Amino acid sequence: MGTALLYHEDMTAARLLWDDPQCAIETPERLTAALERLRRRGLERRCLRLAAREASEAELGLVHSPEYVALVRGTEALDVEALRELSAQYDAVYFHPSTYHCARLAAGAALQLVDAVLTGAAHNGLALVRPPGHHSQRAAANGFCVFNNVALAAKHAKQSYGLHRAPSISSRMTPGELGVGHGPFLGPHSGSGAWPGVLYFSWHRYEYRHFWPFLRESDADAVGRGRGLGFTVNLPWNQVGMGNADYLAAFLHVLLPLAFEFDPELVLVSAGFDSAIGDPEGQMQATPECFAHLTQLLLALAGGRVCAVLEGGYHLESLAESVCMTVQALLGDPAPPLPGTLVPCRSALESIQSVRAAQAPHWASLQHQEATLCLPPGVVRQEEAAPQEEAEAWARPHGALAQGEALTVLGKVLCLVDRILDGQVGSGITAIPAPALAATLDVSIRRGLFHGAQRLLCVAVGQLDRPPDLADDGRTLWLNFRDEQAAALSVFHVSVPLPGATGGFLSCVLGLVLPLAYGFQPDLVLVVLGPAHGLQDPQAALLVTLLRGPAGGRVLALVEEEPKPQLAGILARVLHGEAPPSLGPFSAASPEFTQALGHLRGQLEVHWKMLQVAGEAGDTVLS
Ligand code: Q9C
Repeated sequence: MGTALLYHEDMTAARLLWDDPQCAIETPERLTAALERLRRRGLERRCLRLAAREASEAELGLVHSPEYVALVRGTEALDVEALRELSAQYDAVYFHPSTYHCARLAAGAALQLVDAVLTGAAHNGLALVRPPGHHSQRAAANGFCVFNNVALAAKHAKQSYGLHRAPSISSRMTPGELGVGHGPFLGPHSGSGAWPGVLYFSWHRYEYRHFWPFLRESDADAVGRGRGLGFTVNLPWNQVGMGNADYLAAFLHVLLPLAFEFDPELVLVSAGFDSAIGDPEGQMQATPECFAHLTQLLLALAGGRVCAVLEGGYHLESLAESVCMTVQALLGDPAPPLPGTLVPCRSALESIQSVRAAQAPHWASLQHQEATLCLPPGVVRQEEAAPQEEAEAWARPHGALAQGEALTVLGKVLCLVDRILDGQVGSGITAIPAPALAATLDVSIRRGLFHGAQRLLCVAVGQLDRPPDLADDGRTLWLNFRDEQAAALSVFHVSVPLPGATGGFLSCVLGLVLPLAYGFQPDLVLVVLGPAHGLQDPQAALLVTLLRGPAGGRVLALVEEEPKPQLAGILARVLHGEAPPSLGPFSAASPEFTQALGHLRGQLEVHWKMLQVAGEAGDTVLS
């Protein structure tokens, strides 16, 4: 088990044989640069290496017409002039005598990756392929693409594994090609919209339809038709220069709410890295670390069964780094912190607003809201402890910590806080005797600040009070899920009612907790499950999984010792990078809950820009 890496050297054989500036960027070096960097970083040898095989003609027939497959086969025998003539009949395409072989390997790699993940040979994986696939159509090459690798993978997953209703989300990480907007097979060209059982998400460079391929059906209001209504989700980027905050906001406020509601059994990613900084096609600004975060977020879906297939990406340095970040995340490593402050731009928010509005009729997780708003790896079971006198000194203000087991545990927690902040340990979890929990939390916060944390995020679930003499100086952000009204006592002190339904829980986590957490950029996250926390084990696991993102994996979980000893084990596993269990069937949040949450977001979004989901925040705040 682990991360599969699919590749075949023969896929470097095809190249452009004549002068065509439009096609010159799709080079064999794209693959060699990515692979070389994976080797240098020691990432390749941590993966399960699989040599790609060719897809059979029958398999290509899952998506492409026999005539088109025969035509591409015929290019093996053509001379350069004939290849050039044929290429000119398509938009941004070149053929080479080895194109057919390469394209069959690319498709075969995508199919093998699905096989590896669905048979359990691997948890997840990446196929490094060329030519890319997502622009190709049933009977046409397009935009460097010959066979639609990811569409073939989706069909194969449905047909060969009988995944019922949720085989895949296709999320393309690229804007430029994503730009394509859609693989026509998963996207809106397919008659009723996306295939039944497939949720298709695409973000892409669009610029109000002034960017290639200029398709009306790439816009946010193209949502699928008939039975596919709502299963095509288009997020057009109308400006270049979108960066980390914009991509993250799109995930938190569009892709993930829908994806969790959909509850897929498999996630297929059209991984186009022309969305990364430096890319000549995409012209976007996302830094490579962003792909670690996006991948990590996707791994919280489908039991972590994520299959990524390379699409675009033409800046060799940026491509190679972004591929490494993706693989690191697939391997379960903590994601490096995102550089800079995270504030989504106005154009991104306008796009997010349009797609949420267009999709709201089809998704419970988006309903009611528009009305109101308008690390180094390794978890330890800590045995090491601070010296007894030191623990006693820190325990002094608290009677509950005076002696016995509580004091012993405090010694371990103090040591763990230091080690996580020093980077010696990635994350940690400790079970705390119930009567000592609040005091241990108080001391942990102080110790973290004392030990050099600039910003400390505390997510407390259950009846826990914010330590009363903690300064409200912006160094601590206190988020408390508890059984009372939503309230922002300050921008750094927020209470949220405990959500019962899965939908309420997801809206809270994706729509409030993560945007605040990413906006705050903490050095350390304390997650505390206290008295009457009310979370089911899968909910607690998902919360902890997602909170690995904002602080480079530096999470310390403090869990009340009783009454559920198995919870600590589940949390330890997700802190190691294992996928959390599914939340189970989606149930929508109550309108009251959604309204309370919307009101709270409205109060906070002036300060916390990652909460915004609309371009004109001022107009949409609750009246
Ligand atoms: N200046 C992929 O990324 N170029 N294909 C359009 C715009 C075509 C992109 C020219 C780009 C095709 C897989």
